[in-house]
Amino acid sequence: MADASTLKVYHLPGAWGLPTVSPFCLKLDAWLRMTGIAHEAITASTPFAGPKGKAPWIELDGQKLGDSTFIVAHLAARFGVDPDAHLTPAQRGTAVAIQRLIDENLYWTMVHDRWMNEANWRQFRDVVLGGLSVPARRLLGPVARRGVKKQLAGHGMGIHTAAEIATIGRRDVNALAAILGDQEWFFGAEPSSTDAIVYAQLVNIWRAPLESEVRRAIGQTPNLVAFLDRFAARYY
Ligand SMILES: N[C@@H](CCC(=O)N[C@@H](CS)C(=O)NCC(=O)O)C(=O)O
Repeated sequence: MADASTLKVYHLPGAWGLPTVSPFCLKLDAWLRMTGIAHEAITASTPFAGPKGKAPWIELDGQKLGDSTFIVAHLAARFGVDPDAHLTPAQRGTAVAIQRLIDENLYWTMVHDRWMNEANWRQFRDVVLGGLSVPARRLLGPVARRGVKKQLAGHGMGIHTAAEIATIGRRDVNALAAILGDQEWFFGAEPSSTDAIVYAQLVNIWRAPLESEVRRAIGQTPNLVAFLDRFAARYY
């Protein structure tokens, strides 16, 4: 029987063999698998019930908490786990830089490719709004799309052309491939939170049957493709 000390994790719907098509939700899911923390995963149709209006969010000890990074820090302290314990201070610095590259930049190239490319949008709208009835999807789809267009412009990614966004995304993918090199995990022989972050974002581009230059770029980096397979084999 669930009580307040049961960790409840709310994430957006899944597709393409992934439990969720949100990289932030998948990051948390992957981190929870890595740490083995028991939890109840709940699919939410929209992110609006989250304390910050975004997914993922959790409920624990009678409180709601939003933002994947704050959630991970909270759970690490609450359950006394640290998959990054083996990192040096310099590696911890690099981990933050990789996270920013992914969460604050590469993510937005994916948002552009999913939501603003007409052919991709026609497929993706039924995935991202898949938890809603078909009439609700038809009604909310254009509204949500207008909102995302504003977010893209506000972030700055949306003011670039599709070709420029492809260049930006390619550069991020190639940087990640260069950092990984021929290592098994981003910081050597043992996995860390960074691997969960990289996996969650890249697999969401790689497994989606949507056209994009960034997806092509991933396909051109065999070490990243092998990394995605390695991560999935170990944790999924
Ligand atoms: N910084 C947040 C970002 C979360 C986020 O942007 N989630 C997206 C789904 S991938 C969302 O809920 N977007 C809804 C919106 O912005 O309205 C985190 O790390 O959790």
